Amino acid sequence: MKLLITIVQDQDVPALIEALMEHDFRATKLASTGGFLRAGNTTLLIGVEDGRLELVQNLIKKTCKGRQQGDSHVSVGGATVFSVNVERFERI
Ligand code: 2BA
Repeated sequence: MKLLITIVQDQDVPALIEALMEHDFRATKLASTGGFLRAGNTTLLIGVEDGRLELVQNLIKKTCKGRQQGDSHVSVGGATVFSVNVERFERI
């Protein structure tokens, strides 16, 4: 199992969560702030079985778009994804 720590722009969150739920993925949504722009973004924690990784990566690619942020002309996203091995997963 992997934990995908997935940082996305707030505008893309509804479509991504809907796509994840449609495919029975579980996710936790955290409000976060980018260190560089100091603007709000969203971090999703998504626990994924290894066999379903490609599907979730495709859903992220499909729903998260790169954009210029405000007046800064800095390009942000689609998504920043950290993939971490999960040593143990329990639902108690
Ligand atoms: P921010 O830190 O607010 O960064 C927003 C965008 O600003 C980045 O988009 C990148 O295009 C640019 N940027 C960031 N740091 C920069 C720097 N030192 N010099 C020049 N340009 C810089 P993304 O790369 O798509 O990142 C979007 C958000 O993902 C980031 O928001 C941050 O919240 C997170 N992120 C990206 N890389 C990360 C990392 N290595 N570790 C932790 N969080 C990361």
